[in-house]
Amino acid sequence: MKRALAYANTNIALVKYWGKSNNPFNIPAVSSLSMTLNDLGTRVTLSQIAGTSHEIFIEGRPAMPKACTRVMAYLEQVREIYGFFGCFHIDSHSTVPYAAGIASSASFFAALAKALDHILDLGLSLRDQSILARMGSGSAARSMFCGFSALYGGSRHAHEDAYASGIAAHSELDLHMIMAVIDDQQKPISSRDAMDACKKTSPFFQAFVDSHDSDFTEAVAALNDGSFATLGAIMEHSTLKMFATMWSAQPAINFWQPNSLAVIDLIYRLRREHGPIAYFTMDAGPNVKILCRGKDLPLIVKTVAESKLTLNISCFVPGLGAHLVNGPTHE
Ligand code: 2P0
Repeated sequence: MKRALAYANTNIALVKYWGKSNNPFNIPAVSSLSMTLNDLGTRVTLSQIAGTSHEIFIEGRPAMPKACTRVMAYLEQVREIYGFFGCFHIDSHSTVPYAAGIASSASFFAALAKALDHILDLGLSLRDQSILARMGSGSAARSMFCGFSALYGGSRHAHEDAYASGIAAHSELDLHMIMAVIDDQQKPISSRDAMDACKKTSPFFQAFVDSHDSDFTEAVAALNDGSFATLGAIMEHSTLKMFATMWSAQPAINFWQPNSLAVIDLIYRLRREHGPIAYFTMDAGPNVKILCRGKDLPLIVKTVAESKLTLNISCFVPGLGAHLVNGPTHE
């Protein structure tokens, strides 16, 4: 029986993916741009087993029913497309706080796709591996790449066109991401359910989609040519438009906590006092991620730490893409 071990880091979107254009294949409604983080991710061990159903373990325990159903459905979709036989035992260990809006599904499905490509001898290109990962979770496609990556989406994108690719960053940008954790408990609604609700009920959802292409194109250009302030401003704009769709959903969806806004206020204050040195983004949770350059990192970390608004603070640089880990490949 074969075994594969793979590791993937999580990623944080600089231009947000929110909503789907095609559900069976999980094609995003918009393109997105992200930074893969170093040393915050998920290690997946995938083993072929003789049983009649898949076994899914997260942190050494059987997965909860909702996660189990989602992973089983993914494996069956992969089976339909790639035609494999048999079942798998999946063992997943993560350093990402589970379901706290820090994209744990991104690193899980990226590592799983990497392991599946290996164990099934698919020999997929990195681009096709990103499609395999996207079927599990949109943001996972971006974690296949190191540094910065884009996932292409939109209503004109078919299954084979909705892939991720690496994006070059200007050599002098020296980008860092500070994660200001406000709360690491499980979120009240999953990203998937939240984005579906926004698409169905928010009058602002279509405006988010319609205004998205220019954000994406301009952010990629800013990353390429080293325009930090432009990239940061677009990131904040994309983030706030995404939350506008949540607050205007029926019923409304709110992930923010008072300290989320207080950290954002700190960032505005830092910009008033020191110029364009820090920009925020948030995901489906209350935690605030701060984009900055290496030279400004100490001041920003000190300011956030002294505010006592956070449970903890960690700092990241662009990290590796999903990769196989050495270990026994047969048992
Ligand atoms: C992103 N998020 O671009 C956006 C911003 C959260 C907010 O991608 O349904 O777990 O698995 O494709 O990737 C989180 O959603 O959603 C996400 P699925 P996913 O990072």
